[in-house]
Amino acid sequence: MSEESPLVVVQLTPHGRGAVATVLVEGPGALRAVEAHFKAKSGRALPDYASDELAFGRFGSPPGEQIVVRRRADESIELHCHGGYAAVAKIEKTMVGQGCRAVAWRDWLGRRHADPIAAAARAVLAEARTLRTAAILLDQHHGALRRAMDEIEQALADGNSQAAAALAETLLARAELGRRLVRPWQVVLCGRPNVGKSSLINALAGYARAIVHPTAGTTRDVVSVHTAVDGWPVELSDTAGLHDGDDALQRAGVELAEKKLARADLVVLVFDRSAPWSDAEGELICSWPDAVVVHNKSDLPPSAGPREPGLATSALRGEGIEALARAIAARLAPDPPPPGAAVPFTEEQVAWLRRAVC
Ligand SMILES: Nc1nc2c(ncn2[C@@H]2O[C@H](COP(=O)(O)OP(=O)(O)OP(=O)(O)O)[C@@H](O)[C@H]2O)c(=O)[nH]1
Ligand SMILES: [Mg+2]
Repeated sequence: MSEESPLVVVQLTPHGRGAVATVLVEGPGALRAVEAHFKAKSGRALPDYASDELAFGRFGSPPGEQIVVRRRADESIELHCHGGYAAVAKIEKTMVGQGCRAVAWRDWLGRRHADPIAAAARAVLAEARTLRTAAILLDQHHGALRRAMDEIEQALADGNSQAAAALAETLLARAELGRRLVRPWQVVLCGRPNVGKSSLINALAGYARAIVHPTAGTTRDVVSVHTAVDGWPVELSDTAGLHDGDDALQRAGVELAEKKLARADLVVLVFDRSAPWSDAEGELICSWPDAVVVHNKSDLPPSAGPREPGLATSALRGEGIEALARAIAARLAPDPPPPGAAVPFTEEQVAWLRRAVC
């Protein structure tokens, strides 16, 4: 096997167990290399199969792995085998013995795209957690960011640095969102004990992730759940009720909560609308002035007296939950890019745009 062999074997599906794994053999002689180890159940030779016609059979020495072969082109053959390590390893080893060079999928992608932005977008797409973020990355794969960067370069070449800077500024305004396309926002729910934080996180997540109980101080650990809020990837965290108690265990819970809150992108402050508003509640507002404020237990009679403006919810009845999700999304992504818009999604791209602004 030559280091430079243009004939490559690459696993396209993620490593690990799955129903089906896909291995691609690509390069000059791919069809012959696969044919040498494949026996179709139909008895037909692989070259007799039409392009894209599926061939079912066995691969390797008897009894062989059951696989489905798809000939995309003579130089591009897909092998679909049982998911898991053994079948893939056997195919890869056999193909390497046949002169293929084993390459990682990221390297393979990088070589396929002349444009590094398209290659990066394609690689990052595999990590997109929601359809909405995948659609934005697909736009970048299809050239949205490349075209915008070309436009900036053209403006610079024409001596129009103002136009270049304005365009770069527009893109930089989307940089934070671009970073979040694969790294979820951290949204942390906090408040006094027993106000309904765990109930709210369950309502937002759509299932009973956190323990709910009438006893104040039920949640001690930080309990997190990955979900999508209005199509944005979010890690929601439930925390212990904030209070000044002597109990060492509860104190430990509060300390964990405070650490999580310090790293939050957005804090959701939860209050009990049926309980009186006191200085302690006011202090929480002062501590997190940018928080989304929620008054939960709206199904119960409200306590009298003034209170901070906020969203009314009933986690118990599921009321106000959609409005809360919309409020969270609006705070995380206040100005979502229109379809097809250019969005920088790597630090290198952001650094390039910053240089264009100077
Ligand atoms: N009536 C009513 N009760 C609620 C609502 N949300 C939560 N509760 C009740 O309030 C109690 C406390 O709820 P939790 O969700 O455990 O509250 P928490 O803020 O997580 O409490 P700690 O973990 O102890 O800090 C439970 O008995 C819930 O059923 C609501 O919207 N309306
Ligand atoms: Mg709780």
